[in-house]
Amino acid sequence: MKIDIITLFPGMVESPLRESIVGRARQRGLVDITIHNLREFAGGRHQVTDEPPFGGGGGMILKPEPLAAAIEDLRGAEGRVILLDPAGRRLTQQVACELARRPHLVLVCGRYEGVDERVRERLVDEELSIGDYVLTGGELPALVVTEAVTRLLPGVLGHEAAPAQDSFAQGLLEHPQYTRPEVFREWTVPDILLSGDHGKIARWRQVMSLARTWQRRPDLLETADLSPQEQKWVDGLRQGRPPSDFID
Ligand code: 9D3
Repeated sequence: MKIDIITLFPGMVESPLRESIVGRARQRGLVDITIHNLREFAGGRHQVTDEPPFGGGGGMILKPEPLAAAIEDLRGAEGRVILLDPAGRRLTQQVACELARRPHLVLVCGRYEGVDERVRERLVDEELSIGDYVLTGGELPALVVTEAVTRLLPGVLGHEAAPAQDSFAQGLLEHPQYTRPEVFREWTVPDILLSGDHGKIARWRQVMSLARTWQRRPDLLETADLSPQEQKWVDGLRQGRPPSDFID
């Protein structure tokens, strides 16, 4: 997969994309990510990229020519042009899965009060938001999209963390996790996890995952893909039974 990122602040996105899973995926040639400075697509001696809005009002708008030049230079035959914008469709795991199937994404980071509407209407295929809070531009959202998509690409994650195992892929929250030491400040680890009984451990994790989802994100249970057994446990939790009722 190829991802092009168009931004006025390349420094904001460069170093996070050199680290961790995404950095390794790039080094291994599993994803080809290029960051483009919008200013380099602006003509004139001063390379102006923004102007005040027609009709007045505060702030600045990204002007159309540099954005058009960048998009048209980069889109190619198969590029999907995505504007990061607070008015866009909300990014979810399902949207990330859809994007991961495309060969080429062009991510356009908005800035200031937005982009000229003609670019949005004519040159952008899709608009994405990462949630209902106000940021100062599309750079952090572009990083979020890039990471969410890259980790789904074939070969990027090791076997131990296959994306199909993700709680969100299954539609549930994760069960609690513990590691060494067994006792920390007299706080102990659940006995069952130290028992070596892998059947019991799997069942404990399944029940705890359902219980946590019921407690914190009951909305997820509406759409989760539950087995008949899991559905029975959820019915029990809804009736006020504690998770321990289903464990031994
Ligand atoms: C001051 C202008 N705002 C009026 C309420 C609109 C606005 C425009 C541009 C607010 C924020 C921004 C900058 N944000 C993004 O470009 C952005 C974003 C976000 O702020 N939140 C969640 N997802 C995204 S994707 C792009």
